[in-house]
Amino acid sequence: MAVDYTKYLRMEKMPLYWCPGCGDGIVLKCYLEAIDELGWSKDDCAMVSGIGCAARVTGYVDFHTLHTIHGRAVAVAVGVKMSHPDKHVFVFGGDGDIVHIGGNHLLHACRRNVDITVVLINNWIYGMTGGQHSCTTPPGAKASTAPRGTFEPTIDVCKMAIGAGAGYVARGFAGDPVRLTKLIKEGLAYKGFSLIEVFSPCPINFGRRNKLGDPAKLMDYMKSFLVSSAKAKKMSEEELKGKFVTGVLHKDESKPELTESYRQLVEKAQASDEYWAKYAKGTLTDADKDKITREELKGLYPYDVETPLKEWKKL
Ligand SMILES: Cc1ncc(C[n+]2csc(CCOP(=O)(O)OP(=O)(O)O)c2C)c(N)n1
Ligand code: SF4
Repeated sequence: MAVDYTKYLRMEKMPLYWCPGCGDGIVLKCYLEAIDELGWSKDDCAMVSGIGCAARVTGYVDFHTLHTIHGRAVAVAVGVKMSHPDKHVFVFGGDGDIVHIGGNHLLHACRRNVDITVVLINNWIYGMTGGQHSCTTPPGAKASTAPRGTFEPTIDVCKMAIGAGAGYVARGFAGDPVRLTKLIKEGLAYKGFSLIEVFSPCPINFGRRNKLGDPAKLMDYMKSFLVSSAKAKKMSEEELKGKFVTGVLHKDESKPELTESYRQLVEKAQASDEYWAKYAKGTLTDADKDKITREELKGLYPYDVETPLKEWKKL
């Protein structure tokens, strides 16, 4: 059945800010389709964004939303998830916002494997502010800050995220919305940190300056950099130079997730505190001892553990 997108949108905020031919609307559509297929209620969803064209999405979706500051969306989202582990927490934003300015937060969210999903719209440029080059602008491409073409090397965001410890990493393309919806859905359902990087056109501030033609031609140009993971397996390292592989690039179901590890720690710490409080009062029962192992007690007692343990051994 066709998805009723309007139920997920703040229709009073229409029309959208995005230019004709911008990929942001396609990515939003794929994302809402994925949410609809998962059957999540709006009240269980929280979306955080920073600043930029892509980040404007928090004005349009009818979830709990936070439109925060440039580069800090991932840090805010981690805070939301830690305080509301029962909510589905997502970040939407551009390459400038999430990788170039907010890269440090991205790295640490990957490392912690905290259960949030980042949809990174990589349009190779700072779109909102007129087309300054970012850390993903292809070498040689023109930008307002690189009128003769940028000469800096780029970051492969997915490789960086895998290296930093992210549990689920995928790359999709706004020109292939069916596959993109599947990648986003899998990332949303993954229990841990998921990053979906989406190659998506900015015809105004990237395409026009680089004389790449209309939005459809820009899509074709972006596509020429992409190779599916199935095809990539048959290609040599030399052939893959300058290409970006699409599909699920990494998925690790065995990695501990941060809010769950934290919940377990709190539970054990409470049992330990209760144990020692009762120990001090002399009211410890066998049932209390069964709640926590001796090794856990040793690890969690924050002070001088040896004295009480010596006493305990005598019990
Ligand atoms: C601290 C700070 N620095 C700079 C800006 C100006 N600024 C607003 S949006 C933006 C670029 C966003 O680019 P990107 O994240 O790639 O998103 P896009 O607009 O391309 O979707 C910049 C530099 C700001 N708002 N705050
Ligand atoms: S400037 Fe580029 S990224 Fe921003 S809305 Fe227009 S086409 Fe999209």
